Amino acid sequence: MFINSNRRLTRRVFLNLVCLALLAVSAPAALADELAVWNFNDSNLSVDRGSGTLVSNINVVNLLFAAGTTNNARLGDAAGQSLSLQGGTGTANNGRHITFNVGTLGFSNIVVSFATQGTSTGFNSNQFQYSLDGVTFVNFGTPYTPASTFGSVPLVFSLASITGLNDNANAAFRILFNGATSATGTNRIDNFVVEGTAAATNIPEPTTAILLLSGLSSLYGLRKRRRAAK
Ligand SMILES: [Ca+2]
Repeated sequence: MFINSNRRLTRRVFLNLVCLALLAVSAPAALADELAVWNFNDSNLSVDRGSGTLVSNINVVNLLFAAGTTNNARLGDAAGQSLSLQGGTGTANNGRHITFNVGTLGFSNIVVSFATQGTSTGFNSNQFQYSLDGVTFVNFGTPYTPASTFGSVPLVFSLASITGLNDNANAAFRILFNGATSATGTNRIDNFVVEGTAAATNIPEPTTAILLLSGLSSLYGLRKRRRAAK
Protein backbone atom coordinates (compact mmCIF):
# COMPACT_ATOMS: atom_id res chain seq x y z
CA MET A 1 0.00 0.00 0.00
CA PHE A 2 2.72 2.42 1.01
CA ILE A 3 4.88 1.39 -2.00
CA ASN A 4 2.00 1.95 -4.47
CA SER A 5 1.24 5.45 -3.19
CA ASN A 6 4.95 6.25 -3.21
CA ARG A 7 5.15 5.16 -6.88
CA ARG A 8 2.14 7.27 -7.77
CA LEU A 9 3.84 10.24 -6.12
CA THR A 10 7.06 9.58 -8.05
CA ARG A 11 5.09 9.34 -11.30
CA ARG A 12 3.30 12.64 -10.53
CA VAL A 13 6.61 14.38 -9.74
CA PHE A 14 8.03 13.06 -13.01
CA LEU A 15 5.07 14.37 -15.04
CA ASN A 16 5.31 17.75 -13.33
CA LEU A 17 8.99 17.92 -14.20
CA VAL A 18 8.19 17.11 -17.85
CA CYS A 19 5.64 19.96 -17.92
CA LEU A 20 8.16 22.35 -16.37
CA ALA A 21 10.81 21.28 -18.90
CA LEU A 22 8.45 21.93 -21.82
CA LEU A 23 7.50 25.33 -20.40
CA ALA A 24 11.17 26.23 -19.93
CA VAL A 25 12.13 25.48 -23.54
CA SER A 26 9.01 27.03 -25.09
CA ALA A 27 9.25 30.47 -23.43
CA PRO A 28 8.81 33.20 -26.08
CA ALA A 29 12.13 34.55 -27.28
CA ALA A 30 12.81 37.93 -28.90
CA LEU A 31 16.22 38.09 -30.52
CA ALA A 32 17.64 40.96 -32.59
CA ASP A 33 19.37 39.59 -35.62
CA GLU A 34 21.08 40.75 -38.79
CA LEU A 35 19.20 39.64 -41.90
CA ALA A 36 21.76 40.98 -44.36
CA VAL A 37 25.07 42.86 -44.26
CA TRP A 38 26.99 44.46 -47.14
CA ASN A 39 30.50 45.61 -46.14
CA PHE A 40 31.74 45.98 -49.76
CA ASN A 41 35.20 44.81 -48.69
CA ASP A 42 35.36 42.40 -51.60
CA SER A 43 34.55 45.24 -54.05
CA ASN A 44 31.37 43.72 -55.42
CA LEU A 45 27.61 44.02 -54.95
CA SER A 46 27.15 40.55 -53.41
CA VAL A 47 25.75 40.33 -49.90
CA ASP A 48 28.53 39.57 -47.39
CA ARG A 49 26.45 37.96 -44.62
CA GLY A 50 22.84 36.85 -44.50
CA SER A 51 20.87 36.84 -47.72
CA GLY A 52 19.70 39.45 -50.18
CA THR A 53 20.49 41.04 -53.52
CA LEU A 54 21.69 44.51 -54.46
CA VAL A 55 20.71 45.92 -57.84
CA SER A 56 21.16 49.37 -59.37
CA ASN A 57 20.29 51.31 -62.52
CA ILE A 58 23.26 53.66 -62.05
CA ASN A 59 25.60 53.52 -65.07
CA VAL A 60 28.05 50.68 -64.47
CA VAL A 61 31.08 52.94 -65.19
CA ASN A 62 29.98 55.18 -62.30
CA LEU A 63 29.59 52.32 -59.86
CA LEU A 64 32.99 52.08 -58.17
CA PHE A 65 34.62 51.01 -54.92
CA ALA A 66 36.78 53.23 -52.68
CA ALA A 67 38.15 53.30 -49.12
CA GLY A 68 35.49 52.37 -46.56
CA THR A 69 34.90 52.82 -42.82
CA THR A 70 34.30 50.93 -39.61
CA ASN A 71 31.27 53.17 -38.92
CA ASN A 72 28.35 50.71 -38.54
CA ALA A 73 30.73 47.75 -39.15
CA ARG A 74 29.49 44.46 -37.67
CA LEU A 75 31.38 41.49 -36.22
CA GLY A 76 34.68 43.35 -36.42
CA ASP A 77 34.51 43.97 -40.18
CA ALA A 78 37.49 45.99 -41.42
CA ALA A 79 36.93 49.38 -43.08
CA GLY A 80 38.12 47.89 -46.37
CA GLN A 81 36.21 49.19 -49.35
CA SER A 82 32.89 50.98 -49.76
CA LEU A 83 30.50 51.45 -52.67
CA SER A 84 31.29 54.74 -54.44
CA LEU A 85 28.71 56.22 -56.80
CA GLN A 86 29.38 59.06 -59.25
CA GLY A 87 27.01 61.59 -60.76
CA GLY A 88 28.07 60.46 -64.24
CA THR A 89 28.34 62.30 -67.54
CA GLY A 90 25.69 65.01 -67.67
CA THR A 91 24.84 63.93 -64.07
CA ALA A 92 22.83 61.20 -65.74
CA ASN A 93 22.59 59.25 -62.49
CA ASN A 94 20.43 61.84 -60.72
CA GLY A 95 17.11 60.09 -60.15
CA ARG A 96 18.69 56.62 -60.15
CA HIS A 97 19.00 54.22 -57.27
CA ILE A 98 20.52 51.27 -55.48
CA THR A 99 18.00 48.71 -54.24
CA PHE A 100 18.47 46.03 -51.60
CA ASN A 101 16.04 43.10 -51.78
CA VAL A 102 16.03 41.46 -48.35
CA GLY A 103 13.21 39.09 -47.37
CA THR A 104 12.16 39.43 -43.72
CA LEU A 105 10.39 36.10 -43.18
CA GLY A 106 10.18 35.40 -39.43
CA PHE A 107 11.28 38.92 -38.46
CA SER A 108 9.65 42.16 -37.37
CA ASN A 109 10.80 45.63 -36.17
CA ILE A 110 12.98 46.05 -39.25
CA VAL A 111 15.84 48.54 -39.00
CA VAL A 112 18.10 49.60 -41.88
CA SER A 113 21.37 51.43 -41.22
CA PHE A 114 24.49 52.39 -43.15
CA ALA A 115 27.46 54.75 -43.18
CA THR A 116 27.74 57.34 -45.93
CA GLN A 117 29.77 60.33 -47.05
CA GLY A 118 29.66 62.60 -50.10
CA THR A 119 31.74 65.18 -51.95
CA SER A 120 30.44 68.72 -52.48
CA THR A 121 29.31 67.98 -56.05
CA GLY A 122 28.02 64.47 -55.33
CA PHE A 123 24.40 63.49 -54.72
CA ASN A 124 23.18 65.76 -51.92
CA SER A 125 19.45 65.05 -51.79
CA ASN A 126 18.93 61.33 -51.31
CA GLN A 127 15.65 59.67 -50.45
CA PHE A 128 15.40 56.44 -48.48
CA GLN A 129 12.49 54.24 -49.56
CA TYR A 130 10.99 50.86 -48.74
CA SER A 131 8.82 48.43 -50.67
CA LEU A 132 6.36 45.77 -49.53
CA ASP A 133 6.30 44.00 -52.91
CA GLY A 134 9.72 44.76 -54.42
CA VAL A 135 8.03 46.83 -57.13
CA THR A 136 6.38 49.93 -55.65
CA PHE A 137 8.63 52.06 -53.45
CA VAL A 138 7.46 54.48 -50.77
CA ASN A 139 9.41 57.43 -49.36
CA PHE A 140 10.45 57.03 -45.73
CA GLY A 141 11.54 60.22 -43.98
CA THR A 142 12.85 63.29 -45.80
CA PRO A 143 15.80 63.51 -48.22
CA TYR A 144 19.21 63.43 -46.54
CA THR A 145 22.52 65.08 -47.44
CA PRO A 146 25.60 62.95 -46.69
CA ALA A 147 28.27 64.46 -44.45
CA SER A 148 31.71 65.05 -46.01
CA THR A 149 33.24 62.19 -43.98
CA PHE A 150 31.88 58.86 -42.81
CA GLY A 151 32.17 59.96 -39.16
CA SER A 152 31.16 57.51 -36.45
CA VAL A 153 27.36 57.66 -36.47
CA PRO A 154 25.42 55.76 -39.15
CA LEU A 155 22.16 56.81 -40.77
CA VAL A 156 19.44 54.70 -39.14
CA PHE A 157 15.96 54.11 -40.52
CA SER A 158 13.76 52.38 -37.97
CA LEU A 159 10.85 50.82 -39.84
CA ALA A 160 9.07 49.20 -36.87
CA SER A 161 5.93 51.24 -37.63
CA ILE A 162 5.73 49.77 -41.17
CA THR A 163 4.18 46.47 -40.13
CA GLY A 164 3.81 45.39 -43.77
CA LEU A 165 7.60 44.92 -43.77
CA ASN A 166 7.34 42.24 -41.10
CA ASP A 167 7.60 38.62 -42.18
CA ASN A 168 7.64 39.69 -45.85
CA ALA A 169 9.57 37.71 -48.48
CA ASN A 170 9.33 40.64 -50.91
CA ALA A 171 10.62 43.43 -48.66
CA ALA A 172 13.05 45.82 -50.34
CA PHE A 173 14.92 49.02 -49.46
CA ARG A 174 16.18 51.71 -51.80
CA ILE A 175 18.31 54.83 -51.83
CA LEU A 176 17.19 57.23 -54.58
CA PHE A 177 20.01 59.64 -55.49
CA ASN A 178 19.60 63.25 -56.59
CA GLY A 179 21.40 66.58 -56.52
CA ALA A 180 24.77 65.68 -58.09
CA THR A 181 26.27 68.70 -59.88
CA SER A 182 29.31 67.11 -61.51
CA ALA A 183 30.20 63.90 -63.32
CA THR A 184 32.79 62.89 -60.75
CA GLY A 185 30.97 63.99 -57.59
CA THR A 186 30.53 60.93 -55.40
CA ASN A 187 28.60 59.33 -52.57
CA ARG A 188 30.11 56.44 -50.68
CA ILE A 189 28.00 53.81 -48.87
CA ASP A 190 29.40 51.25 -46.44
CA ASN A 191 28.20 48.66 -43.90
CA PHE A 192 24.62 48.53 -45.13
CA VAL A 193 22.77 46.44 -42.52
CA VAL A 194 19.17 45.15 -42.45
CA GLU A 195 18.21 43.78 -39.04
CA GLY A 196 15.08 42.79 -37.16
CA THR A 197 13.60 40.96 -34.22
CA ALA A 198 13.08 37.24 -34.60
CA ALA A 199 9.42 36.31 -34.21
CA ALA A 200 8.45 35.02 -30.76
CA THR A 201 7.70 31.34 -30.81
CA ASN A 202 5.97 28.92 -28.47
CA ILE A 203 7.16 25.86 -30.34
CA PRO A 204 9.73 23.97 -28.25
CA GLU A 205 13.10 23.65 -29.87
CA PRO A 206 13.09 19.90 -30.74
CA THR A 207 16.68 19.10 -29.75
CA THR A 208 16.44 20.84 -26.36
CA ALA A 209 13.08 19.27 -25.52
CA ILE A 210 14.26 15.79 -26.50
CA LEU A 211 17.45 16.13 -24.45
CA LEU A 212 15.52 17.27 -21.38
CA LEU A 213 12.89 14.57 -21.72
CA SER A 214 15.58 11.96 -22.31
CA GLY A 215 17.41 13.07 -19.14
CA LEU A 216 14.24 12.97 -17.06
CA SER A 217 13.29 9.54 -18.43
CA SER A 218 16.72 8.21 -17.47
CA LEU A 219 16.33 9.54 -13.94
CA TYR A 220 12.88 7.99 -13.65
CA GLY A 221 14.14 4.65 -15.00
CA LEU A 222 17.12 4.65 -12.63
CA ARG A 223 14.84 5.28 -9.67
CA LYS A 224 12.52 2.40 -10.74
CA ARG A 225 15.47 0.01 -11.16
CA ARG A 226 16.85 0.93 -7.74
CA ARG A 227 13.43 0.27 -6.18
CA ALA A 228 13.13 -3.10 -7.96
CA ALA A 229 16.59 -4.11 -6.72
CA LYS A 230 15.59 -3.52 -3.08
CA1 LIG B 1 33.77 48.31 -45.93
